[in-house]
Amino acid sequence: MSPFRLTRTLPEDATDAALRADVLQGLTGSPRTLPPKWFYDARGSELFEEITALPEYYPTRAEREILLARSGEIAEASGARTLIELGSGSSEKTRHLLDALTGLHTYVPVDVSESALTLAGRALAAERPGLNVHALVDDFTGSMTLPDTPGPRLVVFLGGTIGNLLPDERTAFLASVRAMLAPGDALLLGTDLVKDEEVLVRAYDDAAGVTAAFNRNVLAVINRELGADFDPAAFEHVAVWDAGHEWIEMRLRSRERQTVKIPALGLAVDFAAGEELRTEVSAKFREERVREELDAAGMEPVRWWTDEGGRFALSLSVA
Ligand code: AVJ
Repeated sequence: MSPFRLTRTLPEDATDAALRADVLQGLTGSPRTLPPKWFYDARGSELFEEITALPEYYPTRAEREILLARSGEIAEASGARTLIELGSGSSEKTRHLLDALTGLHTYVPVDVSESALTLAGRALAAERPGLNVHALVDDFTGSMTLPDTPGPRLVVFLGGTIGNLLPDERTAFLASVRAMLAPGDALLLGTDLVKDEEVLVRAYDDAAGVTAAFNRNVLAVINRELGADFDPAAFEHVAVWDAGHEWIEMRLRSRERQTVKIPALGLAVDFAAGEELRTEVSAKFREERVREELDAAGMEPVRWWTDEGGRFALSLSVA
């Protein structure tokens, strides 16, 4: 049994304060928006796990294919002694990397969910004698304090989650990652790629309706946390491809004119019939754009791998 430590940087009440601020700002603005990070309560995380197994949702399988094929190369190129995973969740895909990184000293999973970190972190520490697991409860979109562990460091951000950030948020995020790295440290980034519109839209609007349930779940989160009275069934799930921005948008479209009360914020929100609330942006990338953005953040892209189908990419860049 290896050492397992957990450090909480994020204050216990930060999540609640952030949710209130986001809901207030997002539902009083025009157009109405909610940040996608609020999808992931226990039910939302369960629904997302279901999404990753859907026939239409290819990114998880495509990324796993790359990790399976390339973990050895990634390990060799990075020589990492510390592996930091942002938004680690269940740490499932990371196992291939952990197997390949033979000289690894410490694994640092970072997530806002303490329960996910404890579950995954303890299991890993038990399975891998000699590996230190130091979990961080933190919001990786802010600046983070990392434990003092040996370099080189490899930061990994998988799943294509960087696509959830808007362009200026992405710039700030890459700059904050760059700031955590010393010369010779590296970033492994997963990005979903631009492809046929039909394939993209189906991935976010599956036949079984799992993504629709995932989308509506954010309303249940606001009902529970802020005492709101959203009727999730009164909103239709919408997934559209925005060709100008090259991103998928998920929206919830009000089926009728309705007023929703959010007592914790002293707020009543009117929705017109057909009015849409944007709940997620999921940007899709081209190699050139990924390179440019990494370069602008002061990172040097050194490797680019895709799955056989060319649907998803992992890139490795060095500080
Ligand atoms: C977890 C952010 C990578 O954008 O594809 C899945 C979330 N949303 N289906 C994505 C999601 C709808 C997913 N990420």
